[in-house]
Amino acid sequence: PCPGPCLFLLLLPPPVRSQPVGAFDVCRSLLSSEAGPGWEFYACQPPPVNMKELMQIRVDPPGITCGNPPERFCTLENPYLCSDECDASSPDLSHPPQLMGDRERGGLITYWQTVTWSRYPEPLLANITLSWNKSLEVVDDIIVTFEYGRPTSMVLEKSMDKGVTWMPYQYYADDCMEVFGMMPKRVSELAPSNLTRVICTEQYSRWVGAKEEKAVVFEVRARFGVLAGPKLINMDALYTRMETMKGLRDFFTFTNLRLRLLRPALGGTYVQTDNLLKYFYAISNIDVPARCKCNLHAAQCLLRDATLMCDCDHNTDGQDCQRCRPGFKSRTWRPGSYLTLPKGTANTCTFTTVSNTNCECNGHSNRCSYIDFINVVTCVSCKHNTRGQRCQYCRLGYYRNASLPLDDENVCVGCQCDLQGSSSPHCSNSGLCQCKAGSTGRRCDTCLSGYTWREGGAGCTANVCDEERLLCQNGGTCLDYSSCICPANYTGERGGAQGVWAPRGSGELGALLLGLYRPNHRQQTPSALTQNLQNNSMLNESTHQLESSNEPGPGWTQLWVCWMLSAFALGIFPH
Ligand SMILES: [Ca+2]
Repeated sequence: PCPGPCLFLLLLPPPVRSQPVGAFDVCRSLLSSEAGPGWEFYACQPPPVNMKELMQIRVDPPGITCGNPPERFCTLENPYLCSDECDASSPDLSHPPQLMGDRERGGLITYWQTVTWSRYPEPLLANITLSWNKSLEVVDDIIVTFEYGRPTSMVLEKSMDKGVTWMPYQYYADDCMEVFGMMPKRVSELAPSNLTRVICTEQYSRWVGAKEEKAVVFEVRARFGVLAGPKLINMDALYTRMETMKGLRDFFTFTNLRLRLLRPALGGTYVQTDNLLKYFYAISNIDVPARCKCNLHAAQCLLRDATLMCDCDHNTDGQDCQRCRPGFKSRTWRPGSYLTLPKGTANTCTFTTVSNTNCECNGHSNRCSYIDFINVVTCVSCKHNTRGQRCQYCRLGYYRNASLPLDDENVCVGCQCDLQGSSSPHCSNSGLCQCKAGSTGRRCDTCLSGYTWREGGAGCTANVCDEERLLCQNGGTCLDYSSCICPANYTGERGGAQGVWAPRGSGELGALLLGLYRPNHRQQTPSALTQNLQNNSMLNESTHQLESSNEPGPGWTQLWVCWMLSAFALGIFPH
C-alpha cells in the first residue's frame, strides 16, 4: 500500500521548502509542527526527457523500407550518379526504421530510407507511427531530420487514446492552399486566443537544397512563447493559462504521433519521370522532448515491464495518476493545479473514513485507519486473536491453523505453552513452544529421558540417579531420582566414594554430572547422553587417581622426623 516514492522520500532529508518558480519537481515535503511531523503537498510533474529513446516505431505500408530486394538510388544533388545502394541484408547498406531513434555516435549519421518512387504516378506514401502507450506532454519543439531533402507535403498527426482515434497536429506543404486547401500560417502569427489552432505551414517544405535545411519542426517553444514571452521568461503566465484556458493542456498531450509522408522532395517543380531513383524519403532523427503526463501528481515516470508508468503520489493511482487510490475517494479526483503559483495545488485524494472500501481485514475487523505520515492504511481492533495491517497475523501467544482459511474465526490457535516447561509463552508458526532444558513436546509439558517433572516452578529437572543409566553405586538405592541412599562407609551423591578416600572433588563431581543437563545438552539423544556420561566417569577416575597420589598421608618423611626426635629425646645419639 505504501508505494516506492513514499519510502524513498522518507529516507531523504526534507527537500528545500521554497521551490523555484515553475519547477514542480517535488510532490511533498516534510513539515514539523506542534502537532508532530506531517506532509505538505505540492503539484508536481516528471522532468522532460527526449522520448525518442522510448518510442516504438512502425512504418507503413509493409515493404516501404528500402533494400529488400537491394536497389540503387541517387540523390537530388547528384541525380545522375546513381551508384548508392540500399541492401537490407548488409549492415552497412541497410536503413531500417530504428535508425530514426538511435543515438548517433562519432558523427556518423544513420537514417531510415524508403524505396524510390518507382511506381510513379502512384503517390509515394509512407506512414511512420511513433508509440509510447502513455500520455505525454510535449515541452519543446519536435524536430524531424530528413536526409536528402524534406517532403513536399506531409501531415503530423497525434492520438490521445493510444492510436484508436487520430487528429491532425500540423500540416506541411510547399503550397498549403493547393495541397490542403488551407491558408498558410506561422506559429508566430498566432494569438493567445487561438493558440491551439492546427495550422498549415510552408516554412519547412519549400525546396532550398537538401543539405541546407533538413529539419521539419513542430513548434512548441514558439507556441509557449505566445503566452510566456519570446525567451519563455514568463512561465507563470503560461502555467496560469494552462489552468484557465480550455483545451490548452490537451493540445500538448499525446500518446502516439504519426507522420504521414505524402510527397517526397522533388528538387524542383515537376517530377522527373525518367529518373525516379532520386525520389524517396530518408529520416535520420526524430526528437520528441516531452514529459510523462501525470496530472501533476507524480515527480517521476518509471518503465515497468516495458510500459511507462507515473510514479503516483498524492494517493492517486493509474498510469497517468488519473484516479484516486482505492479507499481514498472521500472527494472526487482532480488533477493537480499549477495554481496557486509557485507551488501549485496538489489536490490530493484523501482517505475515506466513512465507506471502508479499502478496509480489507480478512474478516477480523471492519475498521481501518490511515496513518498519513507513513501513507499506510491499517486495520484497527483486529479480532479473533489476529493482528497486522490486514489482521493477517496471529497475536503473540497464538499460531495459525494452516488448514483453515485466513478469514476463519478460529484461524489463530492458542500456543498454550506450559509455563514451567517453556522459556516463552510464544510459539512458532507451527505451534511449537520454546522448551527449557529437559522438557519436550509441542507445549513443553513432558520431560526428556533422564529428567523428572517437579512442581513448584522447577519443571523438568535432571535425574541424579535412576534405575537405568544413573545407577547408585556400591549398593546404594535411588530415592525419587534425586539422591542415593548410600550403604555404610560410602558417601557421595551416588555412593561411589569409599570411606577415608572420599574424594574432595565429589561435590564438584555432582556439579559436573549436573552440567550434562545444561541447555546446550538438552537436545541430546540418549546415545549421546550415555557417551557423555562415560567420558565423564573416565574423567572422574583420572581425577581420583591424581588426587590419591598427591595425598600426603603418613609418608616416610614424617616417620623419619618422628624417629629422629624420639632418638634425641631418648639419648640414643652421643652429645
Ligand atoms: Ca539516426
